[in-house]
Amino acid sequence: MLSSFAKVSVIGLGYIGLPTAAVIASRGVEVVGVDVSEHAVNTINQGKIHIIEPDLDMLVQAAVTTGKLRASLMPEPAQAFMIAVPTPFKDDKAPDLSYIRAALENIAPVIEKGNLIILESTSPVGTTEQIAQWLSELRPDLKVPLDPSDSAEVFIAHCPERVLPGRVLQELVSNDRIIGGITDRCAEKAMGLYQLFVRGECLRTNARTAEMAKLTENAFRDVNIAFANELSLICDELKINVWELIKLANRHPRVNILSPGPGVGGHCIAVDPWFIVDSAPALARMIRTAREINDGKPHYVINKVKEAADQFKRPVIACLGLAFKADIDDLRESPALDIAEHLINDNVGEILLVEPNIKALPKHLSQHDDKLTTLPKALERANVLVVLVDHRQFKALHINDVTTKVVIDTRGIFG
Ligand code: SAJ
Repeated sequence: MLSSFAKVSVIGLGYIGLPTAAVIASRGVEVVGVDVSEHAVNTINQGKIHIIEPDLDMLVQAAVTTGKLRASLMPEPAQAFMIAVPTPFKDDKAPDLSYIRAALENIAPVIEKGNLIILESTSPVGTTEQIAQWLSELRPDLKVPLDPSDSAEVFIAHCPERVLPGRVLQELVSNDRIIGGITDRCAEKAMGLYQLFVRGECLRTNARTAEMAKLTENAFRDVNIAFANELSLICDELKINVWELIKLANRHPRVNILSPGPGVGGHCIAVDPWFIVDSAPALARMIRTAREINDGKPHYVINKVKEAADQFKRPVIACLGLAFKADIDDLRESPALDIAEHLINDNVGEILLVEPNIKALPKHLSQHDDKLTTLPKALERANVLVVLVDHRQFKALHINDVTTKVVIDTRGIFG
């Protein structure tokens, strides 16, 4: 392939790294994925996947079979390194950059002059510059793009991932990308890599703006969901159907209210706004409040379920859905799981769990695996139904199927 990127290494083979690696490999580039998990590495090398994402299995299988993609526990030389590792927050909501630091320490010995390092992980403002600083300490023999004369021998850029779980393969190719170089030359080099597989526009900026752009996108969404969630509380109090209200208000040409829910989950929207709050605590007032509103919603739902359960001598409560959103298997930071866990621990009644996308509960809840059941069985037994996720199987229900039950519908599937 006539490109300066004959071989690309992707560090972190999770929900972002693996699809990215497979898509680049499908363009004929040799890709080596590096991960610390032996299970992930072995699974991928058999042409299989360890996560759920539509069509990813076929793409990985094809890429492994043609020899373009392989996984390894050990880093090896490449022209470009793309870091796609988690950036969680610590107990005090400050960002935890330890995975990024560990990834960099891992690849530092194999980095050569002319290499490009891309940070894809969502990161607080200043992290890409921090990578350059760390690299200059780990590899004092290499000139990093920090000095103003820009005589750098390696190139470093932030190109935040923006794909929606469940639509990753389409969005990886079709979304516009923000390419934030520490210097212009870094951005230029990174543009070359993304233009290999992105059909959307690649928009060039500096690393700090790219970092803030990603955080802003998710904070925008969080603030708007918080508005919907706050409306749902107000409507409950005023005895108004919030779903009908939003449908009506959204008929205004300039109004587009999002949907209330049991809270905001996933590893992005519920996390990233805190990075902005941490960087500018006195200024980020609305962003912080939105986080608090969304984080408070599960407690509100739990209290509603407790009130409903109180009407029954032997309440049997079916929680419909545990994933953080519809039609995926991802239970990370899921408000639905959080609510179910609280209901179990608070002995609110007999709890049934329905999650069509998983076979077993996460390890810390495995003693409750016997509570997992099917939708028909839950409908047969429960007197309280709590709709926590709008999975397609639940949306197929009709209100007439549940007339004998108390329904707490946090997703508005019954309108
Ligand atoms: N949610 C609501 N009401 C809504 C929309 C969403 O309660 O109207 C809830 C969902 O149920 C879920 C959470 O918010 O619990 C987040 O779901 P989502 O589908 O809005 O977003 P994610 O977390 O799957 O992916 C987001 C996307 N960001 C934006 O849409 C701005 C995605 O493009 C990012 O790549 C991803 O975060 C990320 O990795 O940062």
